Amino acid sequence: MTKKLVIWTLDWVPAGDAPRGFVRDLRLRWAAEEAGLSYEVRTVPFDDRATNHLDRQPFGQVPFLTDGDVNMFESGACLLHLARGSEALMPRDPVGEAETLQWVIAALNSVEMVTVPWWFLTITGQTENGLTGWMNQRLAHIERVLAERQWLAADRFTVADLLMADVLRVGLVRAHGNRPATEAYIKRTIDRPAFRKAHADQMAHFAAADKAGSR
Ligand SMILES: N[C@@H](CCC(=O)N[C@@H](CS)C(=O)NCC(=O)O)C(=O)O
Repeated sequence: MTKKLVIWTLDWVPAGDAPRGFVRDLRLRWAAEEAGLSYEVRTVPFDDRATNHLDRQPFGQVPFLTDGDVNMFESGACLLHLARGSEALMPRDPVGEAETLQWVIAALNSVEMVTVPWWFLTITGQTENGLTGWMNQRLAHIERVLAERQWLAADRFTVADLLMADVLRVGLVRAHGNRPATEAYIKRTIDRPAFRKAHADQMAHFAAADKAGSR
């Protein structure tokens, strides 16, 4: 029997520059597209999201994933789960796999762990927030790495690039400072057909919810 892959997200989010186009179900859609996996998207309600699906995502967030008997939350963990099943996302040789894993964790734990709080303080009006120096340092290190290579791991696109590019493409972060190698990296990564499809599908999903008046 074929396992059914289901990506769970919210039924609706507000329109605007964000969050549409940035809700993290996009990471899973994108990975599934890269891997050539068929999948379904299902939803939980935006209203009461903090409590209405705690049995599936203990922080009341999305995305989460069903893959046959496997139920998972945390976009990074879900990506690694998909990558274990697809060479398109992660090389099979031990060195390539180790490089991919380290950069996946770096995207989450060394870059996103500062970009998200920085972004949050910035949109809440604290433009000169205390995280700016720390974030600048992290972004400068990534710029140095990307000035020397096309992809983070194994000399090819991997799930680590999918995640790092998704972390770095956030509008305010991208517009902050001047990092030509990073900008070129984001551009070539989000120019991939799999990203474009995943992005368009997410935008269409929320537009359909507007139309259906589900809010
Ligand atoms: N660490 C989590 C973060 C998930 C997350 O931030 N989800 C956002 C959408 S991208 C969310 O559900 N926001 C709604 C909320 O927190 O109320 C992951 O990567 O899966």
